Amino acid sequence: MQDFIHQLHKAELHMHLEGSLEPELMMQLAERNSVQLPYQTVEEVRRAYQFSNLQDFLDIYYQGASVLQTEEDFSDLTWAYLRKCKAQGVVHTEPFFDPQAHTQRGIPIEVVIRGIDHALQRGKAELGVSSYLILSFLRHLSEEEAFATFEAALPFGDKFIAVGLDSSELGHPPEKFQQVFAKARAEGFKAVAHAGEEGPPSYVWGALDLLKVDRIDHGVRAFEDERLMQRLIQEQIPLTVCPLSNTRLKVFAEMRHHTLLEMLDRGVMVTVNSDDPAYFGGYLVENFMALHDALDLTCEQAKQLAANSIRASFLPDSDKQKYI
Ligand code: ES4
Ligand code: ZN
Repeated sequence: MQDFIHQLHKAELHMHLEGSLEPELMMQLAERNSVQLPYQTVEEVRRAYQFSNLQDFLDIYYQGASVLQTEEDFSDLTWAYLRKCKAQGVVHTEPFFDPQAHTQRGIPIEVVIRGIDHALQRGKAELGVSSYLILSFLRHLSEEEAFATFEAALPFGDKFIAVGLDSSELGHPPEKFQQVFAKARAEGFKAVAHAGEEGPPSYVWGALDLLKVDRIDHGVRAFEDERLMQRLIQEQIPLTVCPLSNTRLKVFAEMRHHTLLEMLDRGVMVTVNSDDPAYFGGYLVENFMALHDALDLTCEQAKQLAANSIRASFLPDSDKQKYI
């Protein structure tokens, strides 16, 4: 099964670059930049990765991201992830980055974007892995701060394709960001948003109707709302689902309770993704394998999920046809 999954042409549509920071690179960058971390060893870092919910994880994730300071750091981080893509048969990726996690610490946005973009260009040229970057707003901050971030990023508007919305979901509904999403769409950007991870189905409705997103990130709680399920199926709205993330953050108590395959069999346009692979125990192939081990994912389902990932990507139709 592992070999079968490996050789499928796959796209990854939900992965936070800061979440691909492996403990080894984290320690290396902490040393290089003289950043103090509350860990002495790689083992200690790994032991800290026990989460009971999303906020638990986010606190550790932002702390880890503090070792990223220079253009080279962002490039090294991105390059390590792209090598993983190459090793796992990921032919195209649309990763997120969280500029505000860095600008809030005084790192200029151009350092972040230039570093990431350098590695993405090299990934295409040297590894044959194509990519479109997604700029994600932190939803626990204000819409004004999102606007300021978007304005600061606009001079680099050719280096990202879409805007997204992530971080603490509960208490920060989509409508909080209605205006900045309207502005981004008017400027020609695609839009995606995390919704229905910890938040209720109403947040998925809000992301669709108010933010007018092209895809929903996570969306697993849509399963609780039959009318919403019908809409997702009818309109073939992609959900970028992250199995290992969902079990690590206790969205589902165990993988055997995950509803991804039920959604797939009901005709929802679901895809498999790794979210924060360095924190949740695996990259894309490990997420597919987790579905195989707990839910008896079949080759036919794996093939369908891989094809969905290409279809749900922002690639032009001519490129999609090469991979499906
Ligand atoms: C995230 Cl799993 C998850 N959910 C929301 N925001 C995030 N940022 C990074 N990982
Ligand atoms: Zn995510």
